[in-house]
Amino acid sequence: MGIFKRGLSKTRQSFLGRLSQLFGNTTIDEDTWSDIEATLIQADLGVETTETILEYLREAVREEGLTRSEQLYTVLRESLESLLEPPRELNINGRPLSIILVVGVNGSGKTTSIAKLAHRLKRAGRKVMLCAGDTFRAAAIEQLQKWGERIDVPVIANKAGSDPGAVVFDAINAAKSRGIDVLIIDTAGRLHNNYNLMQELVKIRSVIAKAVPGAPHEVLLVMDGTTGQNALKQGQKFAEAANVTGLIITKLDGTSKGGMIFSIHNALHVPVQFIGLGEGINDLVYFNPKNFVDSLFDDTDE
Ligand SMILES: Nc1nc2c(ncn2[C@@H]2O[C@H](COP(=O)(O)OP(=O)(O)O)[C@@H](O)[C@H]2O)c(=O)[nH]1
Ligand SMILES: [Mg+2]
Repeated sequence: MGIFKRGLSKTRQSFLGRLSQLFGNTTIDEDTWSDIEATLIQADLGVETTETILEYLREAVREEGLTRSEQLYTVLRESLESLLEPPRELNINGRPLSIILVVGVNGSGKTTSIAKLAHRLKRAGRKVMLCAGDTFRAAAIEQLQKWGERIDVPVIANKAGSDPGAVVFDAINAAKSRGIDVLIIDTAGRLHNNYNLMQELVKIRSVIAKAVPGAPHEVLLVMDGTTGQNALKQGQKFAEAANVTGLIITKLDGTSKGGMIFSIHNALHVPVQFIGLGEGINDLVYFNPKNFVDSLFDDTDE
């Protein structure tokens, strides 16, 4: 079984379990529509996305003259796939230095995802450096340093409580002088004061843009996939304040709420670049809409 399929098994069990019961050998009638609607909403697709899918299905029924509910199965897969866009190549080939800023609320999986991404880029032959821009807690700095040691990637850090703009500035200088290709910047994500958090991100962005014109080249928003629809509002705030270019949806291995990917994509209009399917260093994979939808439906065991 591939990592995609294994990682998404909880979502598949709940989502598919309910959906497949809907597509029996029956005539399409009002019950079919209300069952599909209820199931998609329960599967965390959200009201708006569910409406979009229902409209797609109804159109197919009209245009192709479908009458049996089992005929809707393929159309549903098609419509789910059409809601997602494939990830872009990351924009990290700039010279002399490319900068990835990583944002998101506390506990969403930023630091872990940064380590996974750094490992991935290093394996691809890039010279990577990390910056401990979450200066709020000492533990956050140590966590990044530990990952840096494990994957053998340098980490630039400052004392807890220091100005995040200053450590970002230092890291950019260090990266330039050491010929680094990609600098990945961790940030704080405390929620108790949204205004300050967003202001801090704006400040960090301006430090980055002054030091390297055109940077940050990527702003990746990390979202906890287990929070389902609740993640949406937070995501929108970050997307507004930080000019997010891509999403990382984490912890999909531990949740049945994988359907939230559809509504997040629909609400933020930002591509999902990676998904997190575990705590290990290799458990961050490029998002692939077709594989994603396939693994939601495919309940064979290989
Ligand atoms: N199961 C699982 N756990 C994850 C994943 N990504 C992160 N975590 C865990 O989530 C917790 C918070 O992650 P962390 O990177 O510290 O979040 P941060 O506060 O945003 O930096 C840690 O225990 C991670 O191991 C994932 O894809 N799957
Ligand atoms: Mg962290």
